[in-house]
Amino acid sequence: MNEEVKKYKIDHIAIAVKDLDESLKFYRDILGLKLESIEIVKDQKVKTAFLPIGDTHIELLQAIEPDSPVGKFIEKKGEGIHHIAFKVENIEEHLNNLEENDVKLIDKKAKIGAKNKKIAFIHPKSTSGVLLELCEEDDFEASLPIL
Ligand code: CMX
Repeated sequence: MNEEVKKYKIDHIAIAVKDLDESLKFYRDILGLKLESIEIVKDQKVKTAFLPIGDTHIELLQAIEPDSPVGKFIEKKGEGIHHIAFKVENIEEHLNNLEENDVKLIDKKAKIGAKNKKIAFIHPKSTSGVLLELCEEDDFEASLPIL
C-alpha cells in the first residue's frame, strides 16, 4: 500500500454536450456562471468552454468530429459527465507511479491540452468506471489557499 499522501485538487469536471452554445444558455445565461474561455483543442478533437465554479471549473465539451472520444461517448451514452480532472504538481512523477502499479493509462506520456496544460488520461477500467484526467499546473503551490 502506498503510505505517501499526495496533494490533488479538482481542476475541472467535464460534461460532454451536443451543442456548446445550447448548453451555455443554461450554464452561463440561466445559472449565471462566468464563461472564462472557449478553445478548440485539435489534438483531442473538442471545442471546450471553461466556467469557474468554487475552487474548480465546469468544462463543457463538444466533439468537433464524430469519430472522437467525445463524439463516440455522446453517440453511445448521450450527454453527461465525461471525466474528472485532478490537478497535480508533477505529472510525469504521477504517471511513472501509476505505470509501476499497473494502472491502465490512456496516455503514458503527458500531452498538451486546453489552456496549454500538460494532461494525461487514466482508463476507466482502472478507476472504478470513471475517466480520470491528470493535469499539471505550474504554480500548484501558489494556487493553494492560504490558511
Ligand atoms: N467515462 C467512463 N467510461 C467510459 C468513458 C467515459 N468518459 N468513455 C468510455 N467509457 C467506457 C465504455 O463504457 C466502455 O466500457 P465497457 O467496456 O464496460 O462497455 C469502455 O470505456 C470502452 O469504451 P468505448 O466506447 O469502446 O470507447 P473507446 O475504447 O473507443 O474509448 C476511452 C474510451 C476512454 C479510451 C477514450 O474515450 C479516450 O481515449 N479518452 C481520453 C481522451 C478524451 O476523452 N478526450 C476528450 C476530452 C479532452 C479534453 O478535456 O480536453
